[in-house]
Amino acid sequence: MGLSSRKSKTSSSRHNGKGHTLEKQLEAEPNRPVKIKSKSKSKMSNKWLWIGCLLVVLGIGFALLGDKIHISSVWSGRRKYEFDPRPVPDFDIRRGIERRSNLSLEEFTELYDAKWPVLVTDAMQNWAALKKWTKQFFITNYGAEVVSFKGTSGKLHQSQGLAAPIGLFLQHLHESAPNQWSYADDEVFLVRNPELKKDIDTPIYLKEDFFSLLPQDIRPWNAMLLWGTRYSRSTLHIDPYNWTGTNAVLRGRKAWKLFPPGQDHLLYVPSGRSSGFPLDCPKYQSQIDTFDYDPKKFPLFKKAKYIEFDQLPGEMLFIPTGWFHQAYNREETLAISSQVWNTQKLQTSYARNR
Ligand SMILES: O=C(O)CCC(=O)C(=O)O
Repeated sequence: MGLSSRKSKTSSSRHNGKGHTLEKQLEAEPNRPVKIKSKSKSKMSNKWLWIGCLLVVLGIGFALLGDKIHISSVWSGRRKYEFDPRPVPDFDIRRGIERRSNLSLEEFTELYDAKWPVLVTDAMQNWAALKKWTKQFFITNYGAEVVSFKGTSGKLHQSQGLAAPIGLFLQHLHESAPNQWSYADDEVFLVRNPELKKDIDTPIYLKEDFFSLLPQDIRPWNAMLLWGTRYSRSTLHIDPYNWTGTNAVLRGRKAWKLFPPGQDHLLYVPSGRSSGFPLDCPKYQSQIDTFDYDPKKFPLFKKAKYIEFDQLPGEMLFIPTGWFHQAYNREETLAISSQVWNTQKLQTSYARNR
């Protein structure tokens, strides 16, 4: 080892107070290499060890304090469900409703499923029901079958649950006024008359459905018959279990208002109510009728942001999980609603609750 290199080592070792001794040794025996004890080196290692420990402790602290424990997958039975956490989207209602046809499953999943509502204009093309399900068809073939409906001679919140033979109900369907309407919303009509299900079909977008994993007796009925007079309407609500909902209009015209998540405080939703569904499912129902709304009673509602549009026969609406929605039948309107729980719904709910 040359002297210059020995010198430089010596000078660097001054920082740890050993330079003095080494210099003396060098002066005494200039041609003999001097071994620099590794003590200073181990001190350096210790320093990095401490810094490393500190970083680990800080990392754990931040993870815990920031409540960011991350679960990326869950096993259920022998199936593994992967979660792909994503930021909660920024809802910009200027995007409005989009009408799509030839929509691939990949595009549906990427752009809409559990994220943004969409009207698909060719999802019902093969439904025999589009032509077959006339008023006369039901009066002739199912006239005596009982249908449940709600009716009011006043406001939405004054409506009552009723039941009548569907033949009778349909014979009076043309009788309505802004404050006098009736609306069949029967979850079991198609269950009791299962041959009718052959006239409708499940589009590719709804093939994955975790409800099918539940025991039959706690699984929600699928395919609700919705047949209303002009002026009839639903409440403003989120569907039970926060499912992804669909609504397929066969006849008539439906007006919609859809509210992106995060606005419950503006929508006057009483808390602590149960939907009546099993599995402890809360009821998410607003007191507001957005189509006949009293600004004095519900002043905060004017701040709520929503998209509104009309849905026409042959169009299927997909309502994302967690969106409050209300429908209003501008004419006598026949529709079928249904629902799924799928990967996108679970991922979105998971991301929102992180
Ligand atoms: O078409 C309607 O009246 C709305 C139905 C609805 O919101 C639902 O099925 O969740």
